[in-house]
Amino acid sequence: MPDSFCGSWEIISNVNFEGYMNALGINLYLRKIALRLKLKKVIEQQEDRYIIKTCSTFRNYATTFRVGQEFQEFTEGLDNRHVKSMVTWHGKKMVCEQVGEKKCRGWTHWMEEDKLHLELFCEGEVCKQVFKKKVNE
Ligand code: VL7
Repeated sequence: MPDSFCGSWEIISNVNFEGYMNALGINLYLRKIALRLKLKKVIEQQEDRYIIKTCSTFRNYATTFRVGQEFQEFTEGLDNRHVKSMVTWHGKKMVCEQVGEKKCRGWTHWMEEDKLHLELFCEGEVCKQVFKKKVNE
């Protein structure tokens, strides 16, 4: 199990965030704000429970789940939809499927060298984000 997802991470690249937000139906005004944000991830693990926090100066979003257990997710402050989510391991990749109104929606996290990678996907649009470990302030 890669414990190595745990910790605080800061974004260093963000490709096609606009396309992903468009696919989610996020309005232009919010997209413009979101595109300027320096996103941070804080990932914690307590036994079989993961907590992933996405943090910014504008809004924060958190999700808590157990791998292999379906859960109800409300994407509050993002696109505000209710989805049925499930996270599973595909080898060393942590894959979440978010079933709801939007087709082919979800995300995948994995590690490459010392970087945390994330693909956010929705209806054929893929946003690719890379995070580096945050050094203690
Ligand atoms: C990915 C947000 C844009 C609306 C506000 C922007 C506020 C900060 O799915 C995510 O993370 C997964 C994988 O790590 C775990 O939950 C969150 C953030 C993309 C989509 C929607 C723009 C308005 C962004 C919270």
